[in-house]
Amino acid sequence: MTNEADTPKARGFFKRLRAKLNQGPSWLTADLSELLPGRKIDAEILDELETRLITADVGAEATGRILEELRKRVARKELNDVDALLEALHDAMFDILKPVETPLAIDPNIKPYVILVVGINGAGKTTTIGKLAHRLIADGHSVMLAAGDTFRAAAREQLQVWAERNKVPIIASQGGAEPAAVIFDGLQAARARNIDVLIADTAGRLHTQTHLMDELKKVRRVLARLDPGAPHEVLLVLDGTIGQNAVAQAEEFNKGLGVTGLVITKLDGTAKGGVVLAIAQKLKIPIRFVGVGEDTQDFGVFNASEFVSALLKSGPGGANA
Ligand SMILES: Nc1nc2c(ncn2[C@@H]2O[C@H](COP(=O)(O)OP(=O)(O)OP(=O)(O)O)[C@@H](O)[C@H]2O)c(=O)[nH]1
Ligand SMILES: [Mg+2]
Repeated sequence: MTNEADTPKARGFFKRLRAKLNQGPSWLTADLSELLPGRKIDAEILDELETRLITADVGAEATGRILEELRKRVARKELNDVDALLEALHDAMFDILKPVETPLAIDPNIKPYVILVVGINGAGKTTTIGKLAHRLIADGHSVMLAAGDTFRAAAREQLQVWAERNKVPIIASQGGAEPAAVIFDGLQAARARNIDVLIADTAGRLHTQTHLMDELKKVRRVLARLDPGAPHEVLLVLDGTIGQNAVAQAEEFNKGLGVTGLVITKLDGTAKGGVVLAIAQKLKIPIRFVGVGEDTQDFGVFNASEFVSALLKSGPGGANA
């Protein structure tokens, strides 16, 4: 899945990202030019920008870093008009996001490659698994799903629907089994069937629920009996609409479990999207994918440059589309 920025699929997703991230004028740049005509970039304008960044969930740390860079450049008299300011803003945001632009790479020497999907209730885990399976199959991998959310019967059925839609096998228990047991069975079955990638769903849990975090640690321990390297990816799914809470969640999941990759969903459900910058600045964990809707096409590889462009440009109908 590397080097795909120029494929038609990636270009298609960029368009969707741009349209959905800003359903209207961009929260950041909207009317900034109206605010500015003929004006020099001064402290007042930078303060306005700072307020916008903070209210758009960019977070104190990332906002501070961005403003520091802009203030330096204003002091050097490098930013003479709004275009120069926007370009500098683009660069400062890109510098924060670039280090976390590391796509998920399925190591062909590891078979099955085990992806454990975790996160709080309703973050978009099961939907992400469906979309991810779709992608991996399109990329030529064989995929199996494990229904490790044994908490709700409806969760198993929801995953089953995705398995059918993608025509991939699924391992599920009819009830009573522990998540660790189901996912262990999944790994055994995937091995026996020579499957490339096993994706395991888990029940939503709060990072503060110690017993549920222990349950995930148990999944890890049990998998390690069969393959000491498994899970090869612990993918944390974060809801992009919950602002700074997403940062706190990611920190806790990472402490408890060791998160290797992030998916940020529902970026269509927020007029902001700034939380992605807060997460990147604070956590430095690779952002593998972003989600901008419920459809399989509303899911794409995270690309720092495209993401910043999408943030700073408004979608259809926006002032600077
Ligand atoms: N708008 C939007 N909705 C999404 C996105 N991703 C997931 N959803 C929706 O969010 C809701 C919850 O998604 P699930 O995949 O069931 O979330 P989950 O984390 O598995 O939830 P639990 O298993 O209950 O913890 C569903 O209605 C999804 O369709 C997204 O990127 N954008
Ligand atoms: Mg689920």
